[in-house]
Amino acid sequence: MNGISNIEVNFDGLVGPTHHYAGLSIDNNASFNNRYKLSNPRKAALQGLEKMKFLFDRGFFQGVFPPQLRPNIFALRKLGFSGTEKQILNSVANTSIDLLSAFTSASSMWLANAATISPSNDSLDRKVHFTVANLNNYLHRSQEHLFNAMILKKIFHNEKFFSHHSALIQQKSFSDEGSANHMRISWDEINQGIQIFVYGNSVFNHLKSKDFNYRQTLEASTAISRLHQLDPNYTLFFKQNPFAIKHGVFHNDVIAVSNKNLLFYHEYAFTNQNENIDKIISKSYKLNLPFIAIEVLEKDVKLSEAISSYLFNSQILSKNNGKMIILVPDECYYIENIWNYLNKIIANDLYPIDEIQTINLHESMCNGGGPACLRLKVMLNQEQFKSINANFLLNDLLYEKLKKWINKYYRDQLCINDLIDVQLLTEVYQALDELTQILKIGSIYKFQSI
Ligand code: SUG
Repeated sequence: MNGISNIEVNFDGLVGPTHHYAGLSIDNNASFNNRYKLSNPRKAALQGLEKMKFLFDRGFFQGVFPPQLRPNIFALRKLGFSGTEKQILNSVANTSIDLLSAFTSASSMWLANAATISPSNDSLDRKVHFTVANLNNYLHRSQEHLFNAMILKKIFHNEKFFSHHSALIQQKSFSDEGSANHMRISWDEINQGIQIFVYGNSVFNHLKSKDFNYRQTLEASTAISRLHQLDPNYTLFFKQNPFAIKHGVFHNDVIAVSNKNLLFYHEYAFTNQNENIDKIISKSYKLNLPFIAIEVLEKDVKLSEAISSYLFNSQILSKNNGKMIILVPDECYYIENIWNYLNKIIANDLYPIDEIQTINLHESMCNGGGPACLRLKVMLNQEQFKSINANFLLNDLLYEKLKKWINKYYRDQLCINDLIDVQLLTEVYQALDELTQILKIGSIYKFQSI
């Protein structure tokens, strides 16, 4: 169900057994507002799995990315916490329950933040490039990159096709949040695409503007474009609108989404928005690429509605009939104005989207993670696709096994104080060990090699 030359595969992060609400991301309204509420890890994992199954059933290629070991007991030992696991959990909690939470977060589920990926068409060496995101804005997320790098190398192992770059320097100057701040405009019949890196600010500029409230730096984005050997003629750097960041747009994928030649975005997405869109238009013109822009004006959809519905955190996918489907969170259905707007889009023949589908991701949404946050989009040609490790790809049997596995191991409620319970860690060990057997991917967790 893909274009002529490219295959789109979306890898979704399987929600881990310790999914909980801790308000760890203060710039993220949902995370902050749901701090310490009761979560349902089983429901969260099943909702995520149902999204994968829905897309798989519709003929899209769907991958599964395993969760990380949490509580991150190995990292806690490195910080000087010692003794039995029970003693460690207790002494971390005695220091601060928020500290324990940061080492127990299931945040690796939001796989859009795992890496920035450039398809081989755009790179000088004609390889698919991956740069794992350092995610160094928050303690809970900064622990994700090593595992992400290891799994990406396992899936995309053929060095002839794939080039892997480790996370950028772990310092605010190079803060990187992966593909959540990266878009691409392309057209199947044309090899070259236009890559757009969206950053919050430049570290050298924020001293002047005193605007520290951002996650992605320009310096990180330019470093990635160099590592990926992108053609500067077709690479753009857009600055997020600081007003939007201030009101809770912590990633670009909360306010803009691209698929092929379409860019769907809010009026407050970028600074100098008109000039920036003109840049895409002129580059598209040079490539003979039929660029389509759907700009949603504030008068039609308020920024606050866009954030609460996660309208732009949708997945837009290309169908066999040449049209596109938009997969939006349920929340879009319940906000009348958003739902009406979406219906106007599909009724407009000038736009390629002709179908809306809603999906219930409520558990993830309560932490600020919609459909697009959960997936990492990879564009491959046929040869590259054939070379990937197929054990990570969803099929009917794997879906059934994962569903059973979730129902067997995941709790149906978790509150912040449950994180101290050493029995939760035991359940996690058992669950993750069985997961590697289900996926047939060998030992990937440290505890399996001890
Ligand atoms: O980094 N939430 C994530 C949500 C990530 C969404 N990703 C994209 N937009 N691509 C974040 O803010 C909340 C965790 C907590 O509070 O328990 C959290 O980390």
